[in-house]
Amino acid sequence: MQPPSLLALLATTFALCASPLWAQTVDVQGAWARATVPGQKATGAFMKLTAKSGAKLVGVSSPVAGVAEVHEMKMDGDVMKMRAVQGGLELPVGQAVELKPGGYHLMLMDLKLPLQKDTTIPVTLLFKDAKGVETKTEITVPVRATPPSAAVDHSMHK
Ligand SMILES: [Cu+2]
Repeated sequence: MQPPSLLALLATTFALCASPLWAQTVDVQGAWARATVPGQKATGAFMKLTAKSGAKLVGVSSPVAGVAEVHEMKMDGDVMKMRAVQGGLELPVGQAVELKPGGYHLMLMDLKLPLQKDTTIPVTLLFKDAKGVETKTEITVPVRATPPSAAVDHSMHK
């Protein structure tokens, strides 16, 4: 009889630890990232976040991006500008916060490769709860050329 491999043990441990935490923190729906053309160094990723208890989105990272930030779009006079959200994006309890084109978004910069549609990229979200405890959530984000249609969103809604 072979002892279970270390990897299998780690995988089991991770699954046991990660699932309940994930369920308690923040629900992520409808995530997508905008496809890029060769030479393009930055793109946005979008999703709907619902915190089960109050939390903040304080960070983001992805192996495909040298730099990743949580951004917001704001009108500055007549000009739409984007900037990093200071102090984290507030996620009120049970209230969906939508990251979408023209609003809050995840900015993936210094891209290491073009993002091709119909592929996926791994993204890690860093949340901080009211007590200041940080939780990392790994998600798989589909790359799309256009936003998913509202019809698709509704069919996924239970
Ligand atoms: Cu941005």
